[in-house]
Amino acid sequence: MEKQDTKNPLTSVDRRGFLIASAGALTWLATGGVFNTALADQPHLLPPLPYPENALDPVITARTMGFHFGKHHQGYVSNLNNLITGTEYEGLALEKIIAATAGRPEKGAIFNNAAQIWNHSFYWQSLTPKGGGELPAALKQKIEASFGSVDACKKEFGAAALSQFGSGWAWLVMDGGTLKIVKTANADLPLTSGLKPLLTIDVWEHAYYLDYQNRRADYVTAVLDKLINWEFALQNIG
Ligand code: MN3
Repeated sequence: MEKQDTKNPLTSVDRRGFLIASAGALTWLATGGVFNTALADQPHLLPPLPYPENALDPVITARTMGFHFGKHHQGYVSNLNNLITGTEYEGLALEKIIAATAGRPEKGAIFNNAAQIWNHSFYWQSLTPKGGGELPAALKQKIEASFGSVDACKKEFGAAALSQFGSGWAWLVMDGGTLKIVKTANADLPLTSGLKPLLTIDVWEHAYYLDYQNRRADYVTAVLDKLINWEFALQNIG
């Protein structure tokens, strides 16, 4: 058993602390007591959902949540633990594993599972049962400065989610002082590009197929209008 790294920021980060990506290093975000509880543990554990499985119904049903959280997210956790047992990555915090394997095709399986754990934990927090609606004033101001209007931001966010070909993610990120929309394929995430994630929408088919079948646009629109957690975005700006 490797000695726990006492300098691991995830063991000491405060409940709303953020680890910010900076030059060359992955930066990290721990929010709401969800990540820091789970990520400090070895082996890696499935972080608890921030709300009950039926809380997002009917936009995202409990049936979808049961598979998405209980099978897919759990699957990435189980896979990662299996993949790293007996390797140099055993005992490392999740973000360190992601940083160490990003851009290395020979480590693709480890990267994909580690990144998908992170992406899903971030996605659950990007949603909230009474989401959408009015933005906190401080966030609204930043969005208007970067996109012109909240509607323009939502339109671009939705367009990125719709135009991501195949599996992936749409993100609201902060790049320096500017907010931007980006999309990533498969397990890729903005952290590895030095961008600070503020919100994400999962557009893998498993995120919406049980509820919307092929109608990705309906899922994305409903998420943006009814679930997106603007408060979480503001917290992430710091
Ligand atoms: Mn997913």
